[in-house]
Amino acid sequence: ELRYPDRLNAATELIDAAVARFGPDRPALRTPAGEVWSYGELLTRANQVARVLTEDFGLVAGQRVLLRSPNNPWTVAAWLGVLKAGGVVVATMAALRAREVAPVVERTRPSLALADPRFADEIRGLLTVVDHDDLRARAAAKPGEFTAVDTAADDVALLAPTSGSTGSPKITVHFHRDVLSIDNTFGRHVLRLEENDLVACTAPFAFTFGLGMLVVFPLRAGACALLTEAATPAQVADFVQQQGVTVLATAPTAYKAILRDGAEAKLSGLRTAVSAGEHIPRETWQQLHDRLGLRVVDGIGATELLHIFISAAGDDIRPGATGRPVPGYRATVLGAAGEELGPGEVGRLGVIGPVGCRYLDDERQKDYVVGGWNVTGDMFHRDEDGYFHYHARSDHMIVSSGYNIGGPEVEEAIDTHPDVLESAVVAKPDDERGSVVCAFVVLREGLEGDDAKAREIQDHVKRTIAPYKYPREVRFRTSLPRNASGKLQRFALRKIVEE
Ligand code: 3SK
Repeated sequence: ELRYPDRLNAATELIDAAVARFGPDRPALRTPAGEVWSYGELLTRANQVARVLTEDFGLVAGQRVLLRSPNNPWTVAAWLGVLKAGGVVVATMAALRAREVAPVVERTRPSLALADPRFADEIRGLLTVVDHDDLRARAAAKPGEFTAVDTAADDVALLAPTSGSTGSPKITVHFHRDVLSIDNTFGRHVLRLEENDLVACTAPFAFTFGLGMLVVFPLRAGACALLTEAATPAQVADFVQQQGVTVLATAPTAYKAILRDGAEAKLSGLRTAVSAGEHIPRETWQQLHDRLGLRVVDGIGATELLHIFISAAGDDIRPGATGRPVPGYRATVLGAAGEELGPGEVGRLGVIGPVGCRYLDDERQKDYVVGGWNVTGDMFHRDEDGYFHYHARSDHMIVSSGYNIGGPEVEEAIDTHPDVLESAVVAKPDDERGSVVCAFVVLREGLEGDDAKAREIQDHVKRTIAPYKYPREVRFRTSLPRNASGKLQRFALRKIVEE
């Protein structure tokens, strides 16, 4: 059982403690452009951000601060600075459009936003925005010391939205102790970073996979994080080779693309490769093993539980299985009535551990926490030795390249195109991305669907919501399959794309 003192500030435990333990001069953050921040510099800037928030903007403990920026050193300083000031980080992916940020702002009511200048203007109508140029200038005028606000271990530190299958975001709530507990479980027992590691991860901090891999785990281990803004798989392979990355964490899609391009030799300097966000096919795992001797650490996590709860590393890895519950967690497979199933039986995954699902004021909490188990929406079976084997997602979420894409949200975006009458999207299995969004579209009377119209709809979706959610395939229909009461028969569409 993990125990924390009653009074705890996660940012102090991450950065002040790291400076005390590893010294101020070790590199903490690097960028491919050659920028390097030492542990001491990161502490100074986090403190300066905390001063800007409290002294210039009057932030008081418990108030929320929206972060709108890609992975770069100032985003880390902002994240730590908000917590040191006693504030609550509201995380958002930089790729989101204003119309996707608006419901998050409405639900979380942040007092202000810290935003990269590229993302500042489109949210100025929603709340007070301090762009990073302004933040930098203000921070430079502040002393580099700040005594963190005395927070409780179970004060809220982070609000992390996750796109629900219904389209409206669910806001997960995490405490200061939760932030540390992901290191005391997956970080310490499975990942085991070393001081000389250079860690790269393609996930944004707003996806808590990235937060753990690039901020929490490296700072606790005295390691360094390489921060890259959105990178293609080819760029990832180049960064790994050119920058001397020793630990890479990314989705299976990137590994598959690197293998497809024959670029895997660029990964030969890796000590550890982590795959998460979606299931890694056995063939991909095996190829990386055969060609590079890498035993990829697979893992399943959830924003609701903050990070990875089933995984395995080293000799504990069983190819084809995701792994076993990470020390600190228990997992089971549940049947339709909530009963625990035996080995070999497929059912819904249930997990219990130091972090559990807490949604901000949301009815859907009762669907996620059932009989004390966190029911993640994934179908698994457990084998006789306690290894968990993945089958599928149980809801209408489309997992593509590690991104969770809520089907209804994409349908809504398609339906705002003036030529579209109605649409339905399903996951189409895809070798490279796990699955892709396939849209069935009915056009308004008199209009005909062709390749040009499909591209027009795809571009429209990219302009309307985050571009990664766009339907990579568009099929035109004169009507959608419905049952007698008019309910859409999505299973019939799934059958078509799976044939
Ligand atoms: O597997 C995931 O999707 C996940 C979600 C949140 C944090 C970490 C991970 C791996």
